[in-house]
Amino acid sequence: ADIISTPDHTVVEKEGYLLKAKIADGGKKLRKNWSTSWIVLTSRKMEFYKESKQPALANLKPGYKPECVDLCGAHIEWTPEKSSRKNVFQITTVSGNEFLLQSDIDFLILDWFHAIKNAIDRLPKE
Ligand code: I3P
Repeated sequence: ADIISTPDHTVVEKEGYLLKAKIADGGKKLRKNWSTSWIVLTSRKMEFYKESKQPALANLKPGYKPECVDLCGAHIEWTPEKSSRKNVFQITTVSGNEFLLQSDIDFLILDWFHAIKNAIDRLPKE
């Protein structure tokens, strides 16, 4: 299989487009604003890009940093009460960042949920 690496040379476990809304930053609530995001999951973090071609560009431009989620100690849970959309789950980081992720495609969002949950469960809690 192809081994694809991120700008810091860790191995990509899963990548693809989902709808994303960041709803808190450091515990401070943010106005919900859904947008499509290219998500790259590695063993200990997720990176959010605008488009699928951006990880390669980030490799070339060391100054370019995607939004990054540290999965160490993070929580993941289904949160149907937080949206009118179907298939929404939330990731909460130790630093108090909260992200909602969503797809209308059931198998796709289930795959993502389990991939992220497995990554979190394999990591030390802090
Ligand atoms: C929000 C926008 C979001 C919606 C949110 C609205 O309005 O319509 O899509 O979330 O609902 O407040 P605005 O663009 O004016 O900020 P969902 O699509 O997830 O339902 P909420 O306030 O109930 O979270």
